[in-house]
Amino acid sequence: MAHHDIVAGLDRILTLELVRVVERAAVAAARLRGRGDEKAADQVAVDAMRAELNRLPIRGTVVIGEGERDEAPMLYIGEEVGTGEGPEVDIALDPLEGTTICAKNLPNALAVISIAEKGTLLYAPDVYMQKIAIGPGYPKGLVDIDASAKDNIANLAKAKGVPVEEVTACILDRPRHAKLIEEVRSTGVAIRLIGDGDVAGVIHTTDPDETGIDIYLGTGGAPEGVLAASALRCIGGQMQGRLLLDTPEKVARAAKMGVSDPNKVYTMNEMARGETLFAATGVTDGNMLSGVRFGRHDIQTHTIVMRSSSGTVREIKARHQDMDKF
Ligand code: VTB
Repeated sequence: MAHHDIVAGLDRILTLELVRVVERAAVAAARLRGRGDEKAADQVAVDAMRAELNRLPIRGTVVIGEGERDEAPMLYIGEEVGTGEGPEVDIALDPLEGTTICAKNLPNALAVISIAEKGTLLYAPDVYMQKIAIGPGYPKGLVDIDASAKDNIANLAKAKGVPVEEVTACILDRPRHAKLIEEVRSTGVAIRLIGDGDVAGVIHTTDPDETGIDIYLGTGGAPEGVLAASALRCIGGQMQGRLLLDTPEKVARAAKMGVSDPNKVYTMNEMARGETLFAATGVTDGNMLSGVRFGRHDIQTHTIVMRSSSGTVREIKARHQDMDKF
């Protein structure tokens, strides 16, 4: 077994075990799709994910989670999870990424988790992160967070061999992006404006033929940035992120988590420095994953799971006959 596995061979097993963790969170959240209650949907996803996570043979520490200990009773940053036997690992999770999407029953809500070698994920405070991401197969450094959106898009279109009009950028629909949107539109590029869910937005760049998205641009949550970087590390692609630490309080909070340079641009490999495992199950129907289906006889889930050390990406469609008891 290659020495860089999370722990000799066990990560192969953990990869598949992770599927259960996200499946169960997704099923719980999906029961509350379209009810207009973000909090309730998030809560059931958290409970479900935590219960399943605690069955894994790991000594895990949540490093990206539901929040600081005093604000999140469960899956808070620093919480130890797993059976307490097995490898020491770091865990980044979002039991329901896109609580509002789920509450409104709109596309691309996910249950997501990543396991990484201990001490290798960026410990990101819950602040904004400026992000740029593209999928695999492009020359290194093709896009750059400090270049203009115009230049990045021109470079991408050229490398893809298409006119800019055939490129689609994904951007969170927020007033703070008004200028960015205007600049991107002026290039002729199509924009998919999403209400939430930028982990999915970044991952969608890895398969433009399927998702229709070539590039992700804009500012979203920093924890979501680390989760997305961890996924991209497995599939391939390029990503950069910069924490937006615009107050002394945020700079101090980040410093406490180990961020010494508040202006640093993190590459994908700096946000996820070691080998990672990543899994996501669709809660609502999405561009890559179907949402949970509640059938007459079973519950169906659609999960993507990947492992950076091998680069294997699996999609698992499962039929559950026993999920009702949860
Ligand atoms: C994004 C989005 C998430 O937070 O990261 C967003 O992908 C950023 O914060 O689903 P704002 O909503 O303040 O723009 C989420 O919406 C999760 O809260």
